[in-house]
Amino acid sequence: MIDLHYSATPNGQKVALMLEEVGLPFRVLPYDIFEGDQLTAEFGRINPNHKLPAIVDQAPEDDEGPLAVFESGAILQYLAEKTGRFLAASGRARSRTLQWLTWQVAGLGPMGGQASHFLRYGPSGQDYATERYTKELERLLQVLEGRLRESEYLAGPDYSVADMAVWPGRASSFVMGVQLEAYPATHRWFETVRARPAVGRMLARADLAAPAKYIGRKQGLSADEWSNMFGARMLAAVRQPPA
Ligand SMILES: N[C@@H](CCC(=O)N[C@@H](CS)C(=O)NCC(=O)O)C(=O)O
Repeated sequence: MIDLHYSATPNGQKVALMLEEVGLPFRVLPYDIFEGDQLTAEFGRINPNHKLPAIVDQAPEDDEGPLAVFESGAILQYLAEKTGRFLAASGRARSRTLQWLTWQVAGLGPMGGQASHFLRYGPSGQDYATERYTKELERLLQVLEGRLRESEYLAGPDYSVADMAVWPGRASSFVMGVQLEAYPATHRWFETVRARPAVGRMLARADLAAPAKYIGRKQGLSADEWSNMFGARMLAAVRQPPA
């Protein structure tokens, strides 16, 4: 059994999708990040970075007790290695998959996240930051389009964890005004992945669905929500007492 510490955002959906793909039994432990559920000391013992998603594998191969894994890219790789699926064991195919997986978690994900932050939550007048991150997001989406023009899936002819890392963010990119139709190869790939039974199962599960307040949310955070996600409470969760 895998415990999925989950918030219904693209990062959480990457892991939910992989769990649906490989068919490992999992239970969803929901976190409301606006309410600050991620800031507890208990969750900090699972993920010292206090972000979702994280998993706890209750039956890891080494038989040494429950194993916590955080960071969506590391979780995808862990589950791929545990099941022997969606990541080649060695060689060029493995390297290509890890390159595109890392490109998502180190590039597209964070840059899209910053663009989303300034477009949706930043106070008005942040033109430099908004332009910087939306331009970088556009650049990365062009890189994605170029790759998918030459290759069926991100890592080559086979669907892999790299596709699972990218797909959920593209599904929600409308909140930033990104029209997938403007990227024909990405659109073709998006629909191919969308047609997979595992994606259908994930999207049909009520316990994985985003609550209404997550969808298309723009500004209007309460002072408490702001503090939990971007302010003093967020910092207090990781601040160390003086030695
Ligand atoms: N690099 C991390 C990013 C995780 C992340 O930023 N998660 C967001 C939800 S998408 C979160 O937990 N936000 C709550 C917060 O920032 O306090 C990963 O890939 O797992």
